[in-house]
Amino acid sequence: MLESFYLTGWGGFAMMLFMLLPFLCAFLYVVFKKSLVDSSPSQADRSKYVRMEFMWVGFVILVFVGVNVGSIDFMHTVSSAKAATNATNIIDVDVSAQSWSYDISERTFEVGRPVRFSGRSMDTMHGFAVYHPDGKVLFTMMLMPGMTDPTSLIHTFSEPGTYTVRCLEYCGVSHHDMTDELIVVAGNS
Ligand SMILES: [Cu+2]
Repeated sequence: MLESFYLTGWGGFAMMLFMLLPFLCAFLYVVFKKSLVDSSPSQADRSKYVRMEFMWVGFVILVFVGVNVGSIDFMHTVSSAKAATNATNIIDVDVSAQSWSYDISERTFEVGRPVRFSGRSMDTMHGFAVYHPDGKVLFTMMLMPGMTDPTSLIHTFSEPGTYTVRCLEYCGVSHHDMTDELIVVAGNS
């Protein structure tokens, strides 16, 4: 039921507000105490708070690193690549970006068949973002010039349609025109 809420982007906005609420409360509390209750300089002994500050910073670092590391496998690009690791039917596609177009070795794919996009940039920084026909970004790769290995990503398309490719790294005056299309058709199996 909540899926449509989260998929619109409002979910992320609501979550951000929710996480900021404690800070807003602390801010209002401090303003209230120091302006209305007691506006004189604080007499608190700072040394008493040093230990608590270290524990707080340590806790924040632990949570930050823990949540990031723990959620890696839930990222769509990672789970999609893991699911396809043992697949023998991966299609390899070479993407080469040059201001302001793409050279893509294959543009038509089948639903359910994993595709490994390997991208390179021939001149400057470019992006390779694939949009679902309904306008949502499915994934994006950053293509950097001068790399020995290509940037690669495995994606399995689950719906047929015309997918738009856009560059999401600003690369010059015609950056907005740097687009392409991929066609996904229903699979045979
Ligand atoms: Cu660009």
